[in-house]
Amino acid sequence: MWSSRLEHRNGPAPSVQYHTLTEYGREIAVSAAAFRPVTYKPNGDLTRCYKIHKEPKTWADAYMTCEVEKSYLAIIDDKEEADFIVNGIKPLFDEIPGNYNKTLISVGFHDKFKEGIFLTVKGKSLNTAYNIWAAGQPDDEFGNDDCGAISVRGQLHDMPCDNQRTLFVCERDISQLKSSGA
Ligand SMILES: [Ca+2]
Ligand SMILES: [Ca+2]
Repeated sequence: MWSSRLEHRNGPAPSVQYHTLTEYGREIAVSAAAFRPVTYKPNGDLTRCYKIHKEPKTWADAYMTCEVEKSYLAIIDDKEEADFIVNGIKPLFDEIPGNYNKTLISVGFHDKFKEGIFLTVKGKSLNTAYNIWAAGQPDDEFGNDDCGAISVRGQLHDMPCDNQRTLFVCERDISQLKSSGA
């Protein structure tokens, strides 16, 4: 939690709770001007916001990074959302150098609790979300693929949680803004 609190301490932290989108927009405009750019951007129907993270991390670290920001590793509900995330990340592979997985993007599902039972990071069955697997996936390779990713082709993979870094996207429901203040 420290980093998000720290950011707030560093700037004129909004002390109010958000009640409407208009108020939210006003607060963001003020805070962006004061200490950092807006990083969470709304989707088309304004129900959710997303933040693309440009520093590659393991799934486990990506998960924690989103938690710290009071959001969650993106849960893909449908093809439209899959396209949105893949198309948002894809151009960054050329832009961001380094040794990380440039074909997968960590997303919010896993089978850490029971092998082969995939859940979203909100605890729902993956069957309730977008569940188009790539051919041969999930394969639990080396008995170690317990975390979720989507390929640049828009298909799901299981992959290791701790030893492969990817770019990732945090997601936040707009309704969360009312209580998070972040
Ligand atoms: Ca597994
Ligand atoms: Ca796999």
